[in-house]
Amino acid sequence: MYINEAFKLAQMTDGQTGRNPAVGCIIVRDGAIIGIGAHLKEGSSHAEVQALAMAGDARGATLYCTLEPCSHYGQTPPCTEAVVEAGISRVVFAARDTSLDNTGIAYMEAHGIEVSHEPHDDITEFYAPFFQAKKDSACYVTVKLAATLDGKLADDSDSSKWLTNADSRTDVHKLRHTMDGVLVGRRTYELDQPKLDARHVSGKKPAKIIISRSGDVKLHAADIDSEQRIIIITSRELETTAEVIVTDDLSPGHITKLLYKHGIRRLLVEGGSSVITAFIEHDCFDEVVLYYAPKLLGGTERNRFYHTEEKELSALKQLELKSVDVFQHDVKLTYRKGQN
Ligand code: AOF
Ligand code: ZN
Repeated sequence: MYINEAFKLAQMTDGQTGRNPAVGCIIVRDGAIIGIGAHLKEGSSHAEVQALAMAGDARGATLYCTLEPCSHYGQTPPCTEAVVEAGISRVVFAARDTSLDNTGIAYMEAHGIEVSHEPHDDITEFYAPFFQAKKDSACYVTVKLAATLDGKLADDSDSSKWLTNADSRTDVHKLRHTMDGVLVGRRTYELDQPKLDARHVSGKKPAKIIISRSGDVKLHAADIDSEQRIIIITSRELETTAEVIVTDDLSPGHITKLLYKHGIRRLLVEGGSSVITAFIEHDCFDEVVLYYAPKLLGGTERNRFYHTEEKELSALKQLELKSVDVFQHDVKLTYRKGQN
């Protein structure tokens, strides 16, 4: 029960902890909650330390944490030492921190603490993007698109900007809130002038990332000296106020590695159709989120979200359906890449 409450804290702070995972912690003694903590921001104290500070005297208590307490000196000192020092008797955690060479469990046990690892499916899934990105040193990639039922992102004159309804768009902002960066191609950037932020749900502005081989990107006035991080990925040096990542290799796989080095752990790929097609075709995605508007647009192949040479059906990987959400007449389908 307490681990679920700790998980709620982690979920509520998801998207605000930068390169760190969101973590929740609850300390209980004699059936009473005496401390609550969440890791609020990269560089600030960890969930366990916050909860211990609130508890004051935590001797003999049980500490519940969504993630294994860390045993390393990073930007903050090890939680395991704080836990031992506070006299905690028992630690229950849900997910192992596979990103660190952890000796923390043995250290706590050697100090007489009973440590239990109680795996929790939803929490394992919650941390999957964090651990995968760290293991691969590449972004965890979500391709997101909003299309008509016949798969068009816009009409043939590129003019239909809003297809889905307001509730779907608010949901997109929730998705963006969990992201470190949102990526679009130059054409989409220039045509749509997208803000790519999460203003409907929070003030968060994930990095706005524009790919352009030529580098001929005309920044919109709002993006010049903006407080939002603007990154242009291009093949040549540029004079601009944006951050520039210069590379000859603009393939999706390489871009996700470069962006990871620039602090982007979770990446949302938003369009247009060429960028979406490239990421899908190179198998460079972990999840696909499709918002379908109840419209049949027709027209040409232009702006159809996935357009490639014909593929062998038997050679295609099957996606796994993760969730279905309905926003009035719009439908949101979230798939993750299957293991097959
Ligand atoms: C915990 N509790 O609340 C979090 C943990 O640079 P630092 O010191 O902030 O350490 C960051 C690493 O610590 C991060 O990569 C992850 O492995 C772990 N995060 N651990 O015990 C927490 N946020
Ligand atoms: Zn820690």
